[in-house]
Amino acid sequence: MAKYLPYFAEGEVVKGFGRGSKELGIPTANFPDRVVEALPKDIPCGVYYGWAMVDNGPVHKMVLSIGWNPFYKNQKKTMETHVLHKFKDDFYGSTLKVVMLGYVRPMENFSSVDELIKAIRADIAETEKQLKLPKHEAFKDDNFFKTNGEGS
Ligand code: ADP
Ligand code: RBF
Ligand code: MG
Repeated sequence: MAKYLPYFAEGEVVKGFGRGSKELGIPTANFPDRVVEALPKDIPCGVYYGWAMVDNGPVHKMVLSIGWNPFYKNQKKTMETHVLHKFKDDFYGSTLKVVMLGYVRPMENFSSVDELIKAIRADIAETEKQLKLPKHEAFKDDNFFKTNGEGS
């Protein structure tokens, strides 16, 4: 998947399926279908790390999952970003910008929520480690996070 990275995406934060990521302590900001459909057709599903920005706020670390949704009979791919920052409020409707820099692992089928949480904790640890590398840290200051989507 290295050939697809870095991958830049931008879109408004929409409602997901409310399957309780927030209750797990891992809220995920969902991108709209348009952004998911714009992904390279054969980019692997799985977990990616990189940087994220909500509206014109600070740039934070993020982990993102791309996967098929059983809820929609696996017809619907979702792209969900967990920002590694504690926000005071929800930010539905805000503009989310992300740059995906690396791949962590494929999507897995876990038999319990505990296992899923454990795996995501490990994803976050890997993300923290990877983003310290100068080649990845550099993207925090990328022009993508400084200009408006319309190129103004
Ligand atoms: P949904 O199913 O609607 O996506 P979630 O339980 O995944 O619901 O919660 C996602 C929402 O939580 C986001 O859209 C955002 O408004 C809010 N949120 C708060 N903190 C974070 C965070 N650190 N990362 C991602 N989303 C967050
Ligand atoms: N769900 C899975 O079924 N398998 C996974 O391997 C998986 N990995 C995830 C990794 C990250 C970093 C995040 C944020 C979520 C992951 N999810 C996974 C959960 C799934 O994409 C989604 O967030 C929940 O189903 C709630 O919408
Ligand atoms: Mg979500």
